[in-house]
Amino acid sequence: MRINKVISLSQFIADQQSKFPGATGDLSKIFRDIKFAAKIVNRDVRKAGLVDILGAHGTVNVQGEEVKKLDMIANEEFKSSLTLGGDCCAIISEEEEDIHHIETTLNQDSKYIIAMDPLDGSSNIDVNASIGTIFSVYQRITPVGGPVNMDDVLQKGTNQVAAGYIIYGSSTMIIFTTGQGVNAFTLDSSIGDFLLSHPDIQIPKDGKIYSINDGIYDRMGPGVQKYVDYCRNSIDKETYSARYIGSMVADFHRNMLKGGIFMYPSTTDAPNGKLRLMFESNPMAFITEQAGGKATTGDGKRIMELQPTKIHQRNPVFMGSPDMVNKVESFIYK
Ligand code: P6P
Repeated sequence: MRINKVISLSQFIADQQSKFPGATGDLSKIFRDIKFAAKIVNRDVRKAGLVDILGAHGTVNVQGEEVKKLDMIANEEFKSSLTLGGDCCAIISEEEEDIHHIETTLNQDSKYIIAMDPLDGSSNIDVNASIGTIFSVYQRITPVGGPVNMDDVLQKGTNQVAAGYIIYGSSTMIIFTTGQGVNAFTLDSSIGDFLLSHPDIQIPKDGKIYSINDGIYDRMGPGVQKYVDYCRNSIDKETYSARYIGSMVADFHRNMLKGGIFMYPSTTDAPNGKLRLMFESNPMAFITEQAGGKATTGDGKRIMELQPTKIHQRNPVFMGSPDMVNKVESFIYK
């Protein structure tokens, strides 16, 4: 009788930890806390249409964007789970203006810092399109036990210890890397656990899907416009397909599995683009590179090499199949 070894997220993390003799288990506990909050947010997202938690929260976040109630709920859920877990000393969040210090006795000697977008793509909540949580894990730079400061939270993406996203789509999945490749786990609600469904994901070297908001075409740089024209008018072996739903996690996930490029360039009205370095670009860049892809600002510069100077800073984003990123850069350089 063949036994299909189904590997749970907890088992996978434990196996990974055993490969590092010096590991303390603290990072494994961070994943435990993220997994718990992900299940709670998944429950709330799935019932959004039933309970009056839809619609504007009535406030705008630091980005000047209308905040949906689920954004705030997700933000609180992840903060609560990471605080109770005791292994996170500070959080920066798209929904928080400044550093959220966690100074409980349980957490003050912890070394990990989380950067998160608790519910990205939330404008899609009311139309039942896929949305997601995006997170990065960093080790603090200043001494454990002391106050966390900006040096601890404004670290380059190359310092990420781990990064991942949860996609609340037709199924709920956690996709993450700790620098040892990219693996995806799908929630089996019947047992309440995430099971390994996509081991060692590799993004195809080339692809035919390009993802960009066509509505900003007139405000893009000429090089990006030329690339979009190239894709629209492609007559080589296969035509390109434009796929974009305005939820980074959903667009990114599709392109990583099928091959493609996700672009959010600088525009005349937003010279640094729209996406946030700490909460969207860096974690997705880490995953992209670990899956064999490329993630740059369109001028050959790796996103993860950018030195952050502000918590909510933005940067142009070109990430996905390496041949496609090289192609758009060849138009930008022309
Ligand atoms: P636009 C969602 O607000 C988000 O931050 C990303 O998830 C998404 O890729 C992007 O903005 C969509 O922006 O301007 O195309 O609506």
